[in-house]
This record gives sequence, C-alpha cells and structure tokens, in this order.
Amino acid sequence: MSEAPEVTRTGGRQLPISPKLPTVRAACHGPVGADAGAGAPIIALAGAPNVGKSTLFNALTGLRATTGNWPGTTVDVGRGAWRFKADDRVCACVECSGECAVNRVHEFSLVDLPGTYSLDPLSRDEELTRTLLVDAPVAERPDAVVVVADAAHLARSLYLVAQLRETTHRVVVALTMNDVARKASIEVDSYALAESLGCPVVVLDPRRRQGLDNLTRAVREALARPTPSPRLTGAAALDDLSRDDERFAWVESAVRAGTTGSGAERVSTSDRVDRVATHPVAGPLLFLAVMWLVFQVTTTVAAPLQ
Ligand SMILES: Nc1nc2c(ncn2[C@@H]2O[C@H](COP(=O)(O)OP(=O)(O)OP(=O)(O)O)[C@@H](O)[C@H]2O)c(=O)[nH]1
Ligand SMILES: [Mg+2]
Repeated sequence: MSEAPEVTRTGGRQLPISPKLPTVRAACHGPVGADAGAGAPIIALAGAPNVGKSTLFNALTGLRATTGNWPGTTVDVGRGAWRFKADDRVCACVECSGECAVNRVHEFSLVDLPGTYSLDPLSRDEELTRTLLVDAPVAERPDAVVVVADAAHLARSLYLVAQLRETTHRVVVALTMNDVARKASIEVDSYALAESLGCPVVVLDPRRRQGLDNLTRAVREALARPTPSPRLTGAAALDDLSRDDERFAWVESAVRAGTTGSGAERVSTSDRVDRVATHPVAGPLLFLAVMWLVFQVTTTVAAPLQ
C-alpha cells in the first residue's frame, strides 16, 4: 500500500493561497498533487486550538498534517486536495473513457489553519488566519470557511463565528468532540443551533471519518449560495472592542438555543475578562493601568506610612 504523501505546508507571513504546490503522484486523469487544481474552490478550516481541525483535514485529504492533543499543534498553514465523488459531472477523460475509479471526482482546495479563538491575532501563527480571512484582497480569500467547533466547549468556539458573520464569508460549522460533550451530559441540538447561528451545522467525528459526506454536502450547498452581504464593513469594525458584549450575547443565545443538559456551557465572566485582557490593544493598556496602580500604591499611598 502506498503511503499518503506528507502534507504540503506554507509557513511564515506569506499569504498561504498564492504559491503553487508541487505535484506528488500521478493518476489516470493527469497529475494529482497534494493540492487541488487551479480553479478549485478554496475552503478554509478555522477554529479554536485543539478542536480537531487537522484531524478533519487529514480525513478529508488523505494527507498527514500533524495532530496532537494539545493546543498549538498547527503553527503554519497546510493545504491539500479534498476530493469527493458526485454524480452530477461526467468526466470526458480520453485515456479512461469515463470508466476509471476517479471518474466524477470533484475537488476543493482545503486549507488547514492554526487554532485561533478570534480574528484578533495574539501570535504569529494566528496572524496567518487573520491575513487569510480578513486582510487578503477579496479575490484571494477562501470561498467558504468551515469553523470547526468543540461541542463540549461551544461558547469558546463560537466567538469566531460571531466575527465571521460580520464579514462576507460563507460559514459552515463542523461540530467535533460530540462524544466528549455527551460524557459531560451536554446534548447539542444541531438543528436548533444552526437556526440560531444562521448557518449550517454538521455533526462529525473526524477520527472515525463520520459525518464527512454531510459536511461535503453542506459546503457544496453553501458554495451554491451567493456570498453573504457584510453586516459590518472593514477590518476596523471587526477590531471594535465595544462590539464584544453584543457578540458575547449572540454566542450565549446560540449556546442556549442549541444545547441542553447539566453540563451545557455558558459564557462565563472569566471568558469576558479573558477576552479583554488578551485583546491586542486593550490587554496592554490594562497591563499598563495595573502597573501604574501598583506604582501609585508603593509610592504615593505608602509614602506617609514610612
Ligand atoms: N474525543 C474526540 N477527540 C477528537 C475528535 N476530533 C479530534 N479529536 C482529537 O483531538 C486532538 C486534537 O486534534 P487536532 O486535529 O490536532 O486539533 P487542531 O484543531 O488541529 O489543533 P491545533 O492545530 O492546535 O489548533 C487529537 O488528539 C484528535 O485525535 C472528536 O470528535 N472526539
Ligand atoms: Mg491543527
């Protein structure tokens, strides 16, 4: 049995979509590479760290992106061909006369992004997600974004969806860790969740390759729809911290609508504090304010006591 080719990776600040990737093996339809052919729709896998993005990427592409049970496993961008059979396109390949096994194969170019909770980058690898989804020219952005969300920690997975719905991206939510959620007595109603989020929600287990056909269908249907009109415009609006409360409220109502059970997670106060404390602008300002307060306590306040 031939080994699956290593995933092709593009790292650094370079825009991941541009470079053409090398061909790694041949098939009867001509060269079949680690990446899909030119013109294939580009689908990005985004989501919080450690939710199963690379496991899903591997299941869909047959490649071998590194996966691991710790955050930060993916620190650059992987890209590969997501091929699937569909019965609505007949191949006109001369060599195989339409008989070969890869007949009627469609393909997407699948991009595996590093984990991120939001579109506000805190590290260099998170910046890649921001660059690809927000800062890149519209023509170079993915045709759809699959947000991989952890069913056991839904609230912290959905902030990214809250930000993406303010852009022109087509979004499909792929719900992993359903087994973990069940063990924690969290029941997710994917239909209610989809209705509340306003985008398709597909339940899957990428380790067992379960739910992949449903994901393929949901992405194809999303691509058939026109791009959504943006609720907000521009990167500046996305970075507007004052919109946080609104986004949290939206996430909270989606979690409430889509989950039941004793373990159902809510957006906690610590989630809100974390959000402000780790914000690229508000975080350092908060740090300086605390340092100033400590300085005042140790000088002005303590001086009369000495
Ligand atoms: N229990 C359970 N484990 C899963 C599921 N999906 C993925 N995993 C496991 O979760 C761990 C993390 O998976 P990765 O694919 O590396 O996660 P990632 O989102 O790519 O992580 P980063 O690259 O760090 O952002 C691996 O050990 C997977 O086997 C699932 O549905 N249920
Ligand atoms: Mg990964």
